[in-house]
Amino acid sequence: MYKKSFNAFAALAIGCMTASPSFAQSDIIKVNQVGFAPNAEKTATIEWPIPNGNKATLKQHAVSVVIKNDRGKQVWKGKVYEMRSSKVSDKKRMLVDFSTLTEEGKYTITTSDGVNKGKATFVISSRPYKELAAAAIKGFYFQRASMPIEEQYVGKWARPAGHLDTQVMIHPSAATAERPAGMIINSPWGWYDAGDYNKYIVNSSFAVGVMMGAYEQRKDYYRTQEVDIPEKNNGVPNILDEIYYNLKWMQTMQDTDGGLYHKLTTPSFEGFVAPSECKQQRYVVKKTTAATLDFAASMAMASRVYREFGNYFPGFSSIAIGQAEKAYAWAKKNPNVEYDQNKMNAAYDPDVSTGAYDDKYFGDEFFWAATELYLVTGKQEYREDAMRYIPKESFPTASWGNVTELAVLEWARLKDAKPEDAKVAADMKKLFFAHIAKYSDIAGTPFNSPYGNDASDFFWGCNSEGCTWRGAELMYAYDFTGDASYKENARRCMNYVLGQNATGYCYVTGFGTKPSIHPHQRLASTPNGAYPGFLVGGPNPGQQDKGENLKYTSNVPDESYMDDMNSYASNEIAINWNATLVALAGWLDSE
Ligand code: 9MR
Ligand code: 9MR
Repeated sequence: MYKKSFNAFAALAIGCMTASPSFAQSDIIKVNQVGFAPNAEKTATIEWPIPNGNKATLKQHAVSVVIKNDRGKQVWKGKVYEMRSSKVSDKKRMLVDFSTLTEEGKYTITTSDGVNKGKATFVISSRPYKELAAAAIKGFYFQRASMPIEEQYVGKWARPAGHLDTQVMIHPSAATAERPAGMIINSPWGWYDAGDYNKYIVNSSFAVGVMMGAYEQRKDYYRTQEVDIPEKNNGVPNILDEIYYNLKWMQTMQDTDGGLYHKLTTPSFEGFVAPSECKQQRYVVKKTTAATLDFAASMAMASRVYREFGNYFPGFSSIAIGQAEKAYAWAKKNPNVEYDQNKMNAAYDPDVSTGAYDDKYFGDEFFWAATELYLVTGKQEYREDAMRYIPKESFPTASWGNVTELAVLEWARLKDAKPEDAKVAADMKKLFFAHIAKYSDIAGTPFNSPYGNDASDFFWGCNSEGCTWRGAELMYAYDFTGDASYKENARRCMNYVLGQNATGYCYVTGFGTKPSIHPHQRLASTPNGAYPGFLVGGPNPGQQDKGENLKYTSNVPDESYMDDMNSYASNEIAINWNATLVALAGWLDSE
């Protein structure tokens, strides 16, 4: 286990020898701390802690690398010369490639030359991501509202039920004649969004959309995957059981006129207390176009995905598509209702200061919803709408605020389509490959990854929206083409979040030798600490949380990360972010 005190001493010792920046021995070598598949490429990054201006030649400082197995036997040896410069900082690093090592086992890698003296451990295993893939889904179980989380499933992290959400109040911003302000409705279940306890339709829709998409690409894998959740023996893929817990909640968020409440929330964020201690009144607030369309899209998708499990979820598919169509009709009548929290607070009480998930442009939500509705119902009116919003030249990377890519992927993976749809599918596939083209060139990158080579790769939530989602995109590309280089690049994205990165953290709680241990997550603020399987947001030079009892130790884009509970801008966890980890880990594990 990584220890701060040890590092401080080690850094001092190295510092005395060389007057170099402070690197502990354990921070010199950056490597995937969870595992490599035997046949996968395997590399590690070696920090080059020589201050700028040092003119030492590479030859003089070539680094020797030795790898030993867990019986202490040397199994690999090499020298590294090639220097790789960061494109986001002034750091220089070296890369060592030990892919020729293929035998399963536990290994220690050491570098032994002067300033680069370092040590790390890694694993080669036939299924390095089996536990990770299951844990990433299990994390959603841990986020469940309205039910006790039982010891049998989570051990010491067990907790009583909180947020039953059977007494949720209609906020004045959401009042209608039928449901006046102050009226009480029932809106239980679902997942807590993130480090906070609120439930947001926009982000929920995105999270379930990403996971159902991954499921549909690899149904056979998910049929046999085991996740230890209460419904695990009901004959349904466990990932779908877990998603269903959130879908059930989402269904309760539709008003009688078809519109969707934007969120279910307390007026202000709760403190860092257990769910069962929370006492603030919860509200459903303002219906919005984005929430309504995201719901329509993900419910239509769910009606397709769950149809074959009709025995277990009787009536769900037809109810879901009915709700989706009703939502879409509301959005057609209300095509421009933004969530503007300030405006809402100016007009209604109580004021609401929780997450906004605000969006001002709805063309992408129309595209996603119309696409899903067309694919399920075959109705031309939806197809016409989808074509109105279809991207022509390019589209932005998928995120909660822009869902175009989710619809692009739906078209791109269409099988046995009518000729006019096959034409759209081909166009979308072309756009998709243009979108990911820039992720193929990793030549000279210090972390040997298609992610992390541009300052714009680092922002709030980038570990997911940048890195693991990129890996998932590359796996879609692999599924479309069978070209193994896409899979290799997807693995490289995984290597990055699991430790081969500038901070050397494994950005998933409970995994690796230096995991994030203090996530911004109310459920983690107990003596038991962080529950395993959560991807944290990641380095974010925006540092929107500085000042909140928090001082960043670096402003460099790829190092602007604090494993500190107060750091919601770099160290929060969230369902949309974990969804992409679920997708990538499952995909790679299925290989
Ligand atoms: O805990 C909140 C987190 O879920 C949000 O992402 C974040 C930004 O909206 O806000 C967090 O709450 C903080 C609030 O914004 C400012 N005061 C401290 C709160 C807890 O750290
Ligand atoms: O993921 C969201 C990120 O893209 C935004 O920049 C950020 C600030 O608005 O909010 C993030 O979402 C938070 C949400 O508002 C409240 N729950 C926690 C989410 C993750 O930080």
